[in-house]
Amino acid sequence: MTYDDEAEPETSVVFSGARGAARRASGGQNASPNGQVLTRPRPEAAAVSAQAARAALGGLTAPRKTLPPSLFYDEEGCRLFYEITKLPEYYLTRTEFRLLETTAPEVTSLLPAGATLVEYGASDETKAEILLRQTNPAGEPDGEPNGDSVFRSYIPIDVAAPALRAIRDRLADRRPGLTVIPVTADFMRPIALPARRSESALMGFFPGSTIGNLEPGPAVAFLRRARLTLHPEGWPRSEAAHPVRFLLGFDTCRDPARLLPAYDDPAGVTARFNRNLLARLNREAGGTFDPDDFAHRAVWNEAESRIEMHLVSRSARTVMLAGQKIGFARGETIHTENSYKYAPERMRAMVEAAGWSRQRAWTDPDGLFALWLLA
Ligand code: AVJ
Repeated sequence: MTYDDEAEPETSVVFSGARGAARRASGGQNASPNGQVLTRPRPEAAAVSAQAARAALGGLTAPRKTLPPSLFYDEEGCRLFYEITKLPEYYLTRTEFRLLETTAPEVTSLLPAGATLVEYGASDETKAEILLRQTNPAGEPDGEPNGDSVFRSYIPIDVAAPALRAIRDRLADRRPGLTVIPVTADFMRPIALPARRSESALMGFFPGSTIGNLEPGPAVAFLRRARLTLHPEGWPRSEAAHPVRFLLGFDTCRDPARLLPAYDDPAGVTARFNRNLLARLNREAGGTFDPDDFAHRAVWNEAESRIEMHLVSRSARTVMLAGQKIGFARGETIHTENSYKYAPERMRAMVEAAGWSRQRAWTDPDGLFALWLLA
């Protein structure tokens, strides 16, 4: 494997103790009123890591203030994001679930039985499970450990080890035949997949429009790195018999009339989600922010094709963070998130620049969301 980063892969592998593992009966699914299963809040470590605190400080002392969106997802942030996914204005999550439900049989019909699913940024397994429960009608019902399911193994990758343990425990209960191999890692860094035996195919999975949070350059670098990870040394033994695929979900809606309410909802949930960043820095990094003194603002940046979220200081003030003074002018903003929305032609150029080719493409009836199968 070649990596564009000199550092060692930051990977730890926890093998699934499928039988003896503590079973958690509490992992009930969260269902929306229309029966769609939505994403679940993830547990998170208690403190901002030193590295994250440094990143926050760096962003807040730059001439144009920023905070990394990865800081959104502490326990409260995960709870608020889950609330966002249920808002009528936030169409993304439910659109993707519906699209996955309708396309999963076709996606998996293109794979041989005995495949491995590798999910990047797996905060929970609800989207993966739509794929994991698919059986291949053409495949032989041949006593595979996961019944005649297409997937025999699942490798969820995430930075949050507790979330991965919860995934493993829930799946041990629900899908005892499935081998689950959690990998605790930051998917923006090189990842070495654990050695596996006898899988028939590999499919990467990057749902949730997460790619929209990356800048376009790093997004291409991520896709290229994922391609190298999924084609390790000696693979493919034979491309026809051992295909490698990648299922990518991304948001294609570029209509501000629909996007702005999705990112600035009338109930104010997204505003609370945004301000929770400051509350979190107060709780975990010695911050003295008054979150209510910052207004939530969502902006459609047409030239960059992205929704931006900002926190706007309502007054001139000085705030402390980790022992440092940070000055705000009245009306000064902290840029907290970009959510890129890609026209299909642009995403096509990006995946091709990363070495993939588009094998199949699906979209919902309103053309809001896309699922692409890359080869
Ligand atoms: C989880 C990154 C897909 O960008 O739509 C929701 C996060 N931010 N509302 C998105 C988010 C504001 C979300 N993603």
